[in-house]
Amino acid sequence: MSTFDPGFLWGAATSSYQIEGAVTEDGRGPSIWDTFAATPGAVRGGDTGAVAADHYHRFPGDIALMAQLGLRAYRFSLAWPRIQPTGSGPANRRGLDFYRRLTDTLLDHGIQPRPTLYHWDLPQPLEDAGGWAVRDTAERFAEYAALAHEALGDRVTHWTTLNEPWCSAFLGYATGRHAPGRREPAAAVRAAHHLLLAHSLATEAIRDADSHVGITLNLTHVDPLSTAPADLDAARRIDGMQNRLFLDPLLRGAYPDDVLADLHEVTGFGHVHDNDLKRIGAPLDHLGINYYAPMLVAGSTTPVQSAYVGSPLVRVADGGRPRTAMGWEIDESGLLELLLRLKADYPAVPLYITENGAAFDDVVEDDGVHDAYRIAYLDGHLRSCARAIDRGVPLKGYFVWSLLDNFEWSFGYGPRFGIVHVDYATQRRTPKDSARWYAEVIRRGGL
Ligand code: IFM
Repeated sequence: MSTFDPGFLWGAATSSYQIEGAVTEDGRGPSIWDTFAATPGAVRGGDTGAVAADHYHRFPGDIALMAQLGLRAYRFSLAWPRIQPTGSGPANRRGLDFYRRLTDTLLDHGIQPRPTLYHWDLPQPLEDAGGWAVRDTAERFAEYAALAHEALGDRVTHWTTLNEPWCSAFLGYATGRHAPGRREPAAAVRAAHHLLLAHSLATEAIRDADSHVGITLNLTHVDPLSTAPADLDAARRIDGMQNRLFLDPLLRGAYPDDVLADLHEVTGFGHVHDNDLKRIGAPLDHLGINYYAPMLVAGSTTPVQSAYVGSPLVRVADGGRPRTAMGWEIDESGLLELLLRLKADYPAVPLYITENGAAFDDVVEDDGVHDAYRIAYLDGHLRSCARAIDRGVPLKGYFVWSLLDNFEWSFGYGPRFGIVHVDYATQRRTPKDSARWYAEVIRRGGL
């Protein structure tokens, strides 16, 4: 049996736009995801987050369910447009009250609140003013962070600034598959920097003796298809764009030279001001890792359009492994490799797996949802976590993605990642077999 330290933090994660609904209630302003989802053809089936899992109204029941499962921590995100409906100016008291009630209810149930300040729902007026492609958005983010901290700092100790800035920058501004749906590679590179800057300014604004502040990145393990030079170069480039473009500034205070060179054709780096990298490289209290799948890549002789701007001659290869309903290959060894690599290449920082999980085509039967495939996925990845800890990786906790089935961005409500099934017509929650399995893992402190 793989056991974890008794202090290991067992949790589950969600995000505001994916579960809350209530998008016009209590003074919430529009976000880029409201606008994007209302754009014909942007989201599969025309789905939107307008109702989602109705968590805004059902959070007491959802928290009672978390307590039944024995969760020790809950990772959720604060919707910036609830707190600052236009992205600047004074706080909206009713928006803050919602998060006060949420955090109080969690604490009443002995569940540690772990908010993320930004999980992609940028107030629309800030996008209208240039979005993450402009520096001012980073300044606005720090002001918003300070308001959130002022209201919740007496009950929240662990803060995460951003979720997956890679997605915000490159899916939002390069491929246009995420809000705001722009296809401007140079803007995407600027957005990546302004997101990192936003992280650092917010950290400066909220860090005090009681606040631990970190960031969550979506990292992966990248392998080349072969040892051919083109394949090796493809792996270097994708590792650069997906991992090192964020890890190096945060943990070493510098952009990697090879990535700067790869991006040279896309844009210069005139948007980086003196001192930015020093601020971005200030110590982190924790680093969150979202891991879903490894990547196998190869050189391509013809240009491929992808989020990896500056590297068109790269294609994703087929590793021949089973896949989830998202089409992502299942390989828990990639998580172990990633954790060992972080330990080898970067200064030590407490790590959390802030997301890991899988969508499958669940079937609701009379007696529940028998998702043995999800249990196998989670079990494999948790075993990689245990092995990494045995080899000295400072991994402190694990959050399954996701607590509830939810709005999976441009895929709408089709993919189901939850360990709890949501019937969107009735909003009935049904714990899947994986939820019961996870509760047992938590109860035993291991597998
Ligand atoms: O649903 C998303 C989440 O919002 C961010 N990380 C990946 C998940 C699955 O795609």
